[in-house]
Amino acid sequence: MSGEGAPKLDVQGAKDLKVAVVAAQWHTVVMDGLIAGAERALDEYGVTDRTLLRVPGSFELPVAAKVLAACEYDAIVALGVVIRGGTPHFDFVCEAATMGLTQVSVDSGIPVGFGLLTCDNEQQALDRAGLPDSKEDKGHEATTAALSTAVLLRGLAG
Ligand code: DLZ
Repeated sequence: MSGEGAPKLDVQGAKDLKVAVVAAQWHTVVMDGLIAGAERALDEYGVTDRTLLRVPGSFELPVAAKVLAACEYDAIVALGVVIRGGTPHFDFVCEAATMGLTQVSVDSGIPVGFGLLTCDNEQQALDRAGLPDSKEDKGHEATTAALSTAVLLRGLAG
């Protein structure tokens, strides 16, 4: 780990992309920060064709992403927060969401920004939520990655 943080990505030409943000509902304060970060990124890159879909929990992110991927979106951003509890549930939800989102992205060829926070405690999640006191802004980061990849892939397709 170099500790240098997220790379500076080229997002030029993203403004005409059609983008869906799918967001879980658990951990409201952190989720509000992640969604605000995603919307800030979409504003910065001039994306106006955008949809926000709220699903119950992070486990539901992959199925929603799969249906959105069939609806001609150019990029999808998946946002969720899973906080470790005293049971193995955390591991199951994290693994299902991560594997499911990966599968949707690879199978569809549509970039899915990975904005799923998997944290040991609430403070770790708050630190990454893009809130005024946060150290990182993972909603913005995941959105930037998805848009940058969509622009790149569109270029390859000609
Ligand atoms: C059940 C559950 C638990 C315990 N924790 C979280 C969590 O920290 N973050 C999250 O997004 N969702 C959680 N869920 C809900 C599951 O993702 C899912 O919505 C339910 O198991 C119903 O399918």
